[in-house]
Amino acid sequence: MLDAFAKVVSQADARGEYLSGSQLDALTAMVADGNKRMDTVNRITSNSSKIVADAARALFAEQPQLIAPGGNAYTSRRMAACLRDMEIILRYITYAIFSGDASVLEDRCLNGLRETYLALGTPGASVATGVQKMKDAALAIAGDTNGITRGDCSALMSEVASYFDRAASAVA
Ligand code: PEB
Repeated sequence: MLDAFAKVVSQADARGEYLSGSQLDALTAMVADGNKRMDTVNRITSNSSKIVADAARALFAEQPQLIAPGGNAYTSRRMAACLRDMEIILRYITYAIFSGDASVLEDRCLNGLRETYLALGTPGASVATGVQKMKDAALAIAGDTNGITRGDCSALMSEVASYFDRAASAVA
């Protein structure tokens, strides 16, 4: 598991090189903008139940066959497993946002997830749709500029989006 700093160090170490000026600049910028990152994680984390519940509701409204008899989220046991999965994925995404690196998300959540869903008969494409719906909700909450000092969060928001996209394409 790497963060943005450890990633750069391990890449430089593999080549036996010092950190480059551009690497240092990029990490300096990350530190300078650190409060935005923490606020984003805090907003997503403290709204996680709403993000998961709203995304699941929207997914089931769009794909009602999932909750009809024979559907993969039919029975409360499977519904619970589905909501739990979405929550797990969202939690790992917040870790990736916090550390500025996708490795924790990749290694501990996405690695082998497609195969797991194949084995379970869970439609990966539907999980991916659920993840995309969480992305929209999370970006709306994290990027809400009401009542705060406005700043440029565009780079951070596209980074956040990229972790959701990664999770969605890992299972689609
Ligand atoms: C991944 N999900 C399920 C299982 C596992 C995971 C390992 C099998 C064991 C169990 O049921 O608990 N676990 C999960 C995960 C990590 C992990 C992400 C990462 C670290 O350890 N069903 C749907 C929707 C979708 C869904 C499309 C969006 O119709 C999910 C939610 N996952 C779902 C369901 C099951 C499941 C299990 C319904 C139960 C399937 C079954 O038992 O038939």
